[in-house]
Amino acid sequence: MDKNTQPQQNLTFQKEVTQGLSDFPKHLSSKYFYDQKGDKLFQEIMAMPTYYLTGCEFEILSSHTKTIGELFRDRENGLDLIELGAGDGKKTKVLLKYMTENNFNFVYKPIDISENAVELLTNNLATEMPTLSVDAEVGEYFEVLERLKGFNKRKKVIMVLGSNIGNLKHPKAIEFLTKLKDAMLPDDLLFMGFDQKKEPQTILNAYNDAEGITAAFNKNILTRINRELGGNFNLDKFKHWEVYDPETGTAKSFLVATEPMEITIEKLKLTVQFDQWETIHTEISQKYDDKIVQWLAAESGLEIDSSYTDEQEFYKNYVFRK
Ligand code: AVJ
Repeated sequence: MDKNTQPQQNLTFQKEVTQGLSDFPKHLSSKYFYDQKGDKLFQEIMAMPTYYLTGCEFEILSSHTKTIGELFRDRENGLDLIELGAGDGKKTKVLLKYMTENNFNFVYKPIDISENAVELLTNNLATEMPTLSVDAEVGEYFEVLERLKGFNKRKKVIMVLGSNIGNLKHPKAIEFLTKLKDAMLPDDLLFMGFDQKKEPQTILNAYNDAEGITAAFNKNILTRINRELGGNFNLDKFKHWEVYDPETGTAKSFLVATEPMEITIEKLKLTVQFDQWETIHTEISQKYDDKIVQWLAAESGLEIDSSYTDEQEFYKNYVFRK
């Protein structure tokens, strides 16, 4: 595990918080949801019935294990299975089990922005799948992409599950996909999950649970600013708010100030004013259909090889080649 990136990550956090809270309208990046507490909240989210994404993708991987697994089949010198945003690896384990049971010669390289998640996953795999070769790393997508080019000695499969790409607006998604393509050779595959457009209420409900788990997850970014940067946000004075635009397929999360406030963040020497009902935009969770995915692929120089969906067609996993 590479921990040398930590000081740089703290600096980036400081810079992005300063920028985001000084801009109008205010914004903070959802990539900062994930620390020990955020990871735990996200695991709770994945277990909620209203957050259908995880169950749908699990269903897809479970019902097409052999077909997908055989697409991943290693060559004579083996295979690198690289997963960006691996999280707790619950869904990936379905494929990992198939691959180990069917004598694939491969190394599993999970990469995640959360140091905590990477540590837990590494320990968990060491006990649950002791024969599996695991080489985990901490890092964020765009930074890790540079390192991917070093893996060009044998076939590689790059996986991005969970509709994690949905946190990127289309131009950023194209930039990301293009970089993935640049890191790929003709025999390599990209395997990616895309949550699909559907009944708008179903989507809204996935990000708006009554227990307030999603709200706590969203507010965890304020908790981190308080703890790591000496901020004095009062979490009770912010309301989690979700909107879904069925035209664009974009779900957006906000934290809304319920009264006027002045917040200070010691480590940034920053004072931030909030008017009543002023917003901090924290996350987008983009929803897709085949046309959008085809367009993203074409813009990025990728081709769709095949795709797999669940019974309700709520979610789709696509296989791309360059
Ligand atoms: C992990 C980015 C795919 O956007 O659906 C869940 C994160 N945010 N509930 C998503 C999330 C609120 C999730 N992704």
